[in-house]
Amino acid sequence: MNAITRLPFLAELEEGADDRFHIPEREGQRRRYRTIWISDIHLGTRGCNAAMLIDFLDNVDSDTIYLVGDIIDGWRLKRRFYWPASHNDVVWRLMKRAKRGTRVVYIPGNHDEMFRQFTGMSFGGVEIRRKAIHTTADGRKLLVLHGDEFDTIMLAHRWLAFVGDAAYTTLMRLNVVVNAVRQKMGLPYWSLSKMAKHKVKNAVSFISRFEEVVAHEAGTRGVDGVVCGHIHNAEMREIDGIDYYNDGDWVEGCTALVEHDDGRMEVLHWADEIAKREEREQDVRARMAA
Ligand SMILES: [Mn+2]
Repeated sequence: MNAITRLPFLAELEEGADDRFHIPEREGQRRRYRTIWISDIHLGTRGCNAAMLIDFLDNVDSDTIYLVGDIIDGWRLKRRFYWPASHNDVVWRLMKRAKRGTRVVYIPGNHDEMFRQFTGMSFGGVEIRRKAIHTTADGRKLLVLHGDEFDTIMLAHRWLAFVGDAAYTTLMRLNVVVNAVRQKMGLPYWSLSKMAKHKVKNAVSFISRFEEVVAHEAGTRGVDGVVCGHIHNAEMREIDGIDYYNDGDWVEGCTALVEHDDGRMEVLHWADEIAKREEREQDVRARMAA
């Protein structure tokens, strides 16, 4: 709990600060969605891709946003305090959204389980819940939870053990270095561990088994689908008549799940969205120069 009380945004909230942006919010038009789900941000760790998330938050808006757990990594913070200004910027952006009227629902995960004790309470308009039921525009009921609830069922923790492992941490650091070099060379963002995940057979079978377990469990609870995070693998697919959605992570995948106004769901890969935007901007510049 000590690491948590040292978080600067908590002191600023007590002071009644309005917002304390290090990187100013981008002005202008935003893409609107009915609902946005993001999770596994792991603020307080070096692996967290706060810059990409800030770009995402400054370019989208929604009626509701669900924070599906592992937003702040309390485990890591306890061992080593790490809190750059950009991580504060993410928190303030989320708080500001709640203030502007977006419904913000925060469902703590296993890395931020210290916030679970506040279940049922609201802070600055952010509702803290253990789980939620979301009704889509086309009338489907979706169970929203982090996903660590299934760790006990998933006796083989292979992928998760890997996520908490030194090898994974090294891979994440390497990911940062590789992408810094790629950016200097003008190359787009590239996910090292995404490739690794697809190469490691155990990880792949773990992921599909997790998805099946979660979908099956949702089925027994009488909902049409389920939205979770936890395994850092964005996905949307139907499993035995249940819609399974995973919003991925902001460590390396940089993905969000969104619901359009008609209930249509989509996984956004933000690195791809940035690449598309830059291409459009280049086109405009080229046309203006011609
Ligand atoms: Mn988790």
